[in-house]
Amino acid sequence: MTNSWTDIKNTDLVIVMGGNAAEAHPCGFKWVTEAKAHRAAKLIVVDPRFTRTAAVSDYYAPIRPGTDIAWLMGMIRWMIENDKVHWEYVRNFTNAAFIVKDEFGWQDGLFTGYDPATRDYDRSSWDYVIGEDGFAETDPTLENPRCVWQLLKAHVDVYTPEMVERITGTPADQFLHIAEMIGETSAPDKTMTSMYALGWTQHTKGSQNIRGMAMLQLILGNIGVMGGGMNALRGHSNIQGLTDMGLMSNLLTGYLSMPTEAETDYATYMSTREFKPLRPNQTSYWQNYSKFMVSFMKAMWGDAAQAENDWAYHYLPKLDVPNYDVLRMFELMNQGQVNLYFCQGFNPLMAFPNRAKLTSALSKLKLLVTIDPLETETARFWENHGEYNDVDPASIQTEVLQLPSTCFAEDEGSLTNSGRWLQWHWPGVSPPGDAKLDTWIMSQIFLRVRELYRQEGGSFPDPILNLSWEYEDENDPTPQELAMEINGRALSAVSDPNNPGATLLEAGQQVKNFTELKDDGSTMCGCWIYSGCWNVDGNNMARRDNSDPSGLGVYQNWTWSWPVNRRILYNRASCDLEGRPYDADRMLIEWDGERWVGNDVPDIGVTSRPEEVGPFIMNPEGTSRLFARGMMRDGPFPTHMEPFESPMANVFNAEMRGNPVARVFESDVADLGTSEEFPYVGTSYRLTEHFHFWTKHNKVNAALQPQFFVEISEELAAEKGITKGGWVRVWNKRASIRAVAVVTKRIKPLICDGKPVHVVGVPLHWGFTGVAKKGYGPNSLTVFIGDANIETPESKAFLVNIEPAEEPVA
Ligand SMILES: Nc1nc2c(c(=O)[nH]1)N[C@H]1C(S)=C(S)[C@@H](COP(=O)(O)OP(=O)(O)OC[C@H]3O[C@@H](n4cnc5c(=O)[nH]c(N)nc54)[C@H](O)[C@@H]3O)O[C@H]1N2
Ligand SMILES: Nc1nc2c(c(=O)[nH]1)N[C@H]1C(S)=C(S)[C@@H](COP(=O)(O)OP(=O)(O)OC[C@H]3O[C@@H](n4cnc5c(=O)[nH]c(N)nc54)[C@H](O)[C@@H]3O)O[C@H]1N2
Ligand SMILES: [Mo]
Repeated sequence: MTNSWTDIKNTDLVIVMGGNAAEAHPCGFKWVTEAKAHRAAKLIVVDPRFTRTAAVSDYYAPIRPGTDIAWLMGMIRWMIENDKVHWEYVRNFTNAAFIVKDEFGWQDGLFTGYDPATRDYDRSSWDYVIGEDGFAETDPTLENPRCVWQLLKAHVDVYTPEMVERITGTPADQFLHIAEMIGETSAPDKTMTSMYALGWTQHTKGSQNIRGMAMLQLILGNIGVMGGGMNALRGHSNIQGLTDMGLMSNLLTGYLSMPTEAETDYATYMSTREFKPLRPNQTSYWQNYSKFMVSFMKAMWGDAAQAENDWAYHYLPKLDVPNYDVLRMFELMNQGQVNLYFCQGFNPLMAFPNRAKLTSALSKLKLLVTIDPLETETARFWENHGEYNDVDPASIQTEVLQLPSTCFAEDEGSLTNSGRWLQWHWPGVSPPGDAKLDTWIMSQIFLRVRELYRQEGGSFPDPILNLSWEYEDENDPTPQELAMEINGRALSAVSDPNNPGATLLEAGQQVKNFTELKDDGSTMCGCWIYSGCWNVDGNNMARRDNSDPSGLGVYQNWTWSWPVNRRILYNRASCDLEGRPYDADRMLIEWDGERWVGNDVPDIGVTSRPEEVGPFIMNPEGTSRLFARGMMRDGPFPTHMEPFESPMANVFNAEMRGNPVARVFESDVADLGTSEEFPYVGTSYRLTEHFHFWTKHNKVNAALQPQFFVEISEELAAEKGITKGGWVRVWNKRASIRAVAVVTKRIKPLICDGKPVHVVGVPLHWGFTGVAKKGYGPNSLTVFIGDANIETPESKAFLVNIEPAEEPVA
């Protein structure tokens, strides 16, 4: 989230599109209720289904799964056409004025530089014109035909309301009604918040869906202000923490990036991470990259990391492909290239696409180790369940070890919520039976592996033997010790740059925050963005002061949020060029003539002059990006792409299937079906009464939602002779499953390209372990293809067929 949960109460308009917050985030959704009750805020929901969020909305519109880009580009077009633009914001705080290279263009659904042989783009033309002074050229009048603003106008021109209706199935009159509502928030003192989750991410162009809304929000001036922002509603309680702490295969902690094979030494690695400002006076905060990176390597390897050995840079693994996401890992496993798989807190057999492929992949392992409080389907993948599942347990060699772990309610530590708040928690109960803390289990594995390296050597033992492991009990690092290591400390005395001769930090002292980190080896820090969470003031994550002096839901002293306790990112953008808040009633910060003061930690230097330094300090431009230079693999603007399995061809290019640079493996292409065989659009989602695959182990939840079902419209039921509560078979090339049919008015056929499109809704939660009835969920049916940028599987749009069926034999 750019903003926070509590800030949602400050909004004028909520759009829930690509999520279903009332059901999947019922606690957080109360802040929408607050905004409606106290500010008369309005709620818009755009979803293929009339959800429980839609039930309390002011306006609902349906949409065909996987078509949000067309909708959002159409919305941007309408804003421009109707002058619903926050001009001052667009001119000063976005890259609208930047001039783009002449070579850049778009045609037939593709940007310049596409190579079908590699299924990838040469992105060199997707860049600014750089002048002789080394700065990007701009045209503040926004009239130059090669400036971002003019290119954007041309790019969205094709997305008329009629085109939006043709692609998305949202009737043009409903689309226009929503446009009027959204357009009002272009006023400097009006704002909209975007709340989204998987309805946007789980597509092969998921990242571009989100960019589409981010661009709309920028044009309206709704980023960096109270009640605005792009608010990703995270899933598991610590999924924000997962990406922050570098659990993505292409990331280290704090969004530092993993080195690649070509970056053989530290100087080469740093050469592409210099982040020289692209405009005069800009902060370009990543210029501090080496301080965070060296401090990270010092945290990893302590004394073994020295200037002479590039801070042990050669210990870091180097990527030979862009990343090792879950899809790639299972693909390699299925090719027989993986022997051992540690599966910790993850149930991929239920959660990832194409169960048959996953089963086959797991069958090729030598050893599968699960670390989980529950017995998962993944741990029992070799069992045969369901009449359409033909696993032969006798032919499977994989040995499975299940290590029982504790769960969040039984351990101590911090969880990072969607709003970037690190909240400390304490155990509620003692772990049952043999269950052990994850940290204890991982320590045991590490200590034993290290011992083996000590005794037997190995091809490259150094990173393991030299790993810094300075805990009082090496068997059991405490959450306090780990949190302090993540915050960082001085390893030797650090002198004060502002006060010659004085000492800033004594050796061993916790750093205040990342501004004190150095790249000379005198500091260490496990995760720079978390630096400040446990400093000289102690454990800031355990703060529980719920006072809120401004009354605006800032809660500055409740727990701690990254970075540096800032609650709303890009908050500089809430003020004009003189530093005056656009909305005095929702003042975040303001310029008092000498410094920034107010209700939040300013996002730029406290004394940086408002007319000089731009709010988007992480970008070398100092501005936000309507044109995404060098960061998106599939285009600098979002362009409409169909799902890989779709009821209609791409209107711009009938030959183009899905996202042309999506994560696709050759072997999965044969498993794709067409709309002739499989005419209906499948989509998947969660229910309030269950949490993924855990709660089916609980009798109360199992009774609340006892049975796997699919949802279809009354029209489709009539067409197919399906009765309410009757059994159906749902199938495609990858699987065939049976479920009870829920026939509902909540799903209606859509008209796309002049033809009716029926949606089949498949909820997520049933499997074959636990106390609930068996059921096989959507992931027997989903496609094993992922987003081009982040590799999230396309779980929200696939094709199926459906017919009445007999009840399956148990
Ligand atoms: N009770 C409960 N709460 C949960 C969870 C749970 O299992 N149970 N899981 C948690 C986790 S890990 C996560 S990630 C979050 C997920 O939170 P959400 O993303 O809100 O949850 P989903 O039910 O997957 O909802 C996605 C919604 O998107 C709609 N949708 C599908 N395709 C499209 C599309 O192409 N465009 C648009 N506009 N909408 C589309 C679906 O109809 C559905 O209503 O929920 C979290 N909260
Ligand atoms: N078709 C389709 N597929 C989807 C989705 C969808 O909407 N549609 N949603 C996707 C999303 S967003 C998600 S997040 C995934 C969810 O997929 P998973 O994350 O695989 O599902 P969970 O059941 O939450 O599995 C987490 C496991 O962690 C265990 N666990 C809990 N606490 C601890 C702990 O402290 N330590 C350890 N070691 N284990 C613990 C639980 O017992 C559980 O078995 O599913 C994805 N798959
Ligand atoms: Mo999730």
